[in-house]
Amino acid sequence: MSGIFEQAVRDEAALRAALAEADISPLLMVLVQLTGDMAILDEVAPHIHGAWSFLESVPEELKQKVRDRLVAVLNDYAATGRALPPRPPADILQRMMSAGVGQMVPEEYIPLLIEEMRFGDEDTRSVRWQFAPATLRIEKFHVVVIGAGLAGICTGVRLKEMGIPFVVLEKNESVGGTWWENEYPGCAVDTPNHFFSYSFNTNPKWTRHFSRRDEILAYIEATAEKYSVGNHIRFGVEVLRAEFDEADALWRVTARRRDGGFETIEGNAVITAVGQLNRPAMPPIDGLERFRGPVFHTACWDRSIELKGKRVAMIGTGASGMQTGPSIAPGVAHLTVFQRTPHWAMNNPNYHKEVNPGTIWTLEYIPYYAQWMRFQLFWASSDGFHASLQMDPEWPMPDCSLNEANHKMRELIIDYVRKELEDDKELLAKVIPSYPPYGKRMLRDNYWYRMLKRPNVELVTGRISHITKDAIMTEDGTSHPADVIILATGFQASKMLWPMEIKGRNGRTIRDIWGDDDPRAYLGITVPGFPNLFVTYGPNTNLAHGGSIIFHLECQVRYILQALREMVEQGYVTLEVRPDVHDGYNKLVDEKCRNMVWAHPGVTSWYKNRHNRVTVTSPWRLLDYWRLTRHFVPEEYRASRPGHGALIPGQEAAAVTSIERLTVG
Ligand code: NA7
Repeated sequence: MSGIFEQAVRDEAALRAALAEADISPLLMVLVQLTGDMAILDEVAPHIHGAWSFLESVPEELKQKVRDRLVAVLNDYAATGRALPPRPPADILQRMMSAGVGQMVPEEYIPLLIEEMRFGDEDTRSVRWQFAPATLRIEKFHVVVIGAGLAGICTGVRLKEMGIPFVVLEKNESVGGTWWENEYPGCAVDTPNHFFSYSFNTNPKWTRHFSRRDEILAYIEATAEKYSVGNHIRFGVEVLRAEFDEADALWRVTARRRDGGFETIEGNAVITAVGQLNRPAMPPIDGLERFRGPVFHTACWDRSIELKGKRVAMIGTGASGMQTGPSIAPGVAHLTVFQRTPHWAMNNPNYHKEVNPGTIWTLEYIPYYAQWMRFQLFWASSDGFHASLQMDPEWPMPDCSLNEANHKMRELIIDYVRKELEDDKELLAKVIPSYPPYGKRMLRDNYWYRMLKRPNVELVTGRISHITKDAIMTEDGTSHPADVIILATGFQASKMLWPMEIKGRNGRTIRDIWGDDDPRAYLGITVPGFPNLFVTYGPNTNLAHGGSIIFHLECQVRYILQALREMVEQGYVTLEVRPDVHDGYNKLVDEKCRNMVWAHPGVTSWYKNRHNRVTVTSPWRLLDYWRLTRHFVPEEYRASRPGHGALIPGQEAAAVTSIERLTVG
């Protein structure tokens, strides 16, 4: 470690310049961690008012004091070569965290945060064998992973760590999944990037706080390469079917290769990693096929079409439209935006910012800075809004908000939008949703409102009636001429695992169980009747109150790897969630969702199916889901060994433990 300090202090001018650009809250935490000095923590803490870096008012002389002390401490570490102090105990960490984000961080979060931050070399999310691998015949166990996006790569990294043989089947020509497919202008992440990254492979070099698609794709590629997952992936292989052979306790996966040929691959277990935002939703608008110009979906961007100087019509104003519109508006002759329902969009001052060079340097060379920055962003963008998304039955304005905090947010956003629209009342009335904030996915303002003020942009809120060969017609009879139509109309999220046919026990398919759009799974991962099948980013696991989907994926992958460990170590050939455990869990999920903003009667969104059931979104706090998935509980499953019927490990009576896990931590 002294090498890092030497590197940090080699050029003191560079060090000071970097620290001057870095964020004061994580710098303060580094200083406290290296010195144990709580007095400086107490001195600075009152000037930090929130977790985002822009929410501090620390006086410059106090900042300078922190930096000077840090330079001295780093020099001392470099000179003496002494070891880093051990991770502070939980109570000190809690004090530090609370000071660092300007609010009390409850004790219950500390174990999760320690894991998420990863202070030392230990990776507590990697699953280790409990018995000696040599005795386990791991090499006879084979896993088929479907999809090489964020989930598939994470799964591959963890399978590789355990030495479990696997293949990843990917329909595209490269890794990345939805990040590979979506290359529309302005495509970017709207979760802060230093948190939207694998905990086992953080990236100090992000150039933006919210990176663009190419940088994220490069990161996914680099992860696959670094962990040698790439040579397990077969590209251009699209899975059409997976069928469970009960006699052999094997999944047979049928796939179509890019050469048009078909093949069947066998696996003891199948892990789906196909995401929810995978199959574009094409709007059933009358006449769309008659339009003479190019028509394409944001997820299938046609690079060959030059938009410059064209009259472009964009249908849809969700996350993809919000990023596409302002990115193309300056170059097109005219942009007509068709908004069916307005979305809420928040402002974040970091959204358009590049990470300054000092911060990148500090992330790389100053010990613990990356961990504290990750903590800060976790706190800023995770469970903070969860409570405000619950409906208060006493709230007097239930149509437009849910409770006091939710209403306050509504007013703050309206205030912001009003300013952005320069008090244009007509536009304001069009873009402010009637439903409560967070009802649909909360967007980040990508200069959307400024775009609407452009002379070459028109926002149409009338319903589309049909499309002619050269125009979009609205119900009021207006013709909106267009040369190109862009469909920013989202994905078929509730139709999970579609169009694959997944056949479990007794020849029943997943569609027989789920119907078209009514998926349910235990923890979003396992389904009764489908032994040895594990779903990542499955039913009710999308995050809509905050958080990073990568955090959820890591929770799921750890859980799945523990389940596979159980199979290998116990010699099970099947492992299948108990129906009562699955049903009990889903009853609870439904109850929780019913009281949350997504179920609000004034909201339609891709979070719900056509029967208004919330199928996509998780009602849990990140902390809850982390606890639920932290330990695989064998008693919640039925298992079998070769030659035996189904057996239940442990005591069935004591099995419904998942809900208890929410409170025991
Ligand atoms: P979204 O958020 O589902 O948005 C789709 C948009 O398209 C939304 O504004 C829809 O209006 C609109 N839409 C869909 N069908 C139609 C028809 N038939 N007519 C008019 N307008 C229509 O998809 P995105 O791709 O933007 O984002 C999906 C997620 O991807 C996003 O949340 C990120 O996590 C990444 P509506 O609101 O339904 O009235």
